[in-house]
Amino acid sequence: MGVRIKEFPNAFLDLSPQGKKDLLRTMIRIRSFETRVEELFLAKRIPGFVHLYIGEEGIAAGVMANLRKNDWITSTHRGHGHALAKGAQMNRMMAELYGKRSGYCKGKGGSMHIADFSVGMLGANGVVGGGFSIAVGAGMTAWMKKTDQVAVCFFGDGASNRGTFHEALNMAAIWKLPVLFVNENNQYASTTPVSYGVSVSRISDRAAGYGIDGYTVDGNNVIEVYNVAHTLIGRLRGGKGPILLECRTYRVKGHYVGDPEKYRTKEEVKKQVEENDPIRRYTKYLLEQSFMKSEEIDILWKEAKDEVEAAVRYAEEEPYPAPEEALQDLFSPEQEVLL
Ligand SMILES: Cc1ncc(C[n+]2csc(CCOP(=O)(O)OP(=O)(O)O)c2C)c(N)n1
Ligand SMILES: [Mg+2]
Repeated sequence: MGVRIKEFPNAFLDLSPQGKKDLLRTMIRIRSFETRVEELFLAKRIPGFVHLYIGEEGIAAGVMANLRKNDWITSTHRGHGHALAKGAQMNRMMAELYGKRSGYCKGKGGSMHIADFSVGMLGANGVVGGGFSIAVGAGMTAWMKKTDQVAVCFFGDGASNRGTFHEALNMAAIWKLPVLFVNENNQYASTTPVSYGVSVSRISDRAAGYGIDGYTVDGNNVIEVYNVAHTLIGRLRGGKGPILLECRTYRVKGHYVGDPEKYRTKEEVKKQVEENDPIRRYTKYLLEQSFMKSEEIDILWKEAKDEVEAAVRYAEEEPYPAPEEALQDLFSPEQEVLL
């Protein structure tokens, strides 16, 4: 891994002590949220479907640390980590997962439809590959308004096989739109291993088909993700056109909570957790380099736990939407609807 990585100066060394700590905080907040959501789903407190981002936190943390509040992201069905890292409110996210009225979609969208336009989070998406064209639209907005905003489109290895991938990369390339396409190659699309389902060994090689640059990084190394995203997002703001960044990672949990996981062995998962967990790896690095003390790291875990528990209490106590609200908000207000 680390293809063509030598091109990148080590911007991480310039990251402030607070910046280094914030990367860990973001990953810990996501992990704590996800771990609790899994428990709540299994306890039947959360309805619907839940796809967990556990093990992939280094990507959201490393990329988002380089974005401004008014930059945009599009997310996937596995989107809690992206939303949290971009600044969405944890209590409103939890309320949405519970189906409560104070959730981001008034409780009608659930896990796969969390959006918060006020922080540039344009939406998770139940449609695999559904975020590509939205991100291109956001990139077009920056281009037409002549701002230096950027759009980041997160998508999976499976999504890179969809037709929307081709349409979006081509259009972004011909108009040199400021879109970073961040592929989260977590080795599986549902039950299908990437080695079977994807025609190339490096998804970043697909960039060549659009005449744009493509890179592959170790997505479980938050420092590498941060460094490379730092350089690439800087290039986007300079108007040089879209870039494809593949981040290699591993989906530690099943495709969805409750997945029987017949397509892989427990040993494979155990090995990945032991050797490749992004939080473990970064914690080790911070301690070894004396950037943080273990007591400070303990505090981050405690703060995240408290924040998650406060969000759970909030979600538990909020009301469900009333049945007569079911058909509200289905169409934009300008739309005239003939029923
Ligand atoms: C258009 C479309 N096709 C199929 C599905 C069913 N589906 C949901 S997630 C998924 C696999 C996606 O794999 P990948 O893009 O690698 O994302 P990951 O789940 O690994 O994060 C599929 C096939 C869907 N939601 N939308
Ligand atoms: Mg995948």
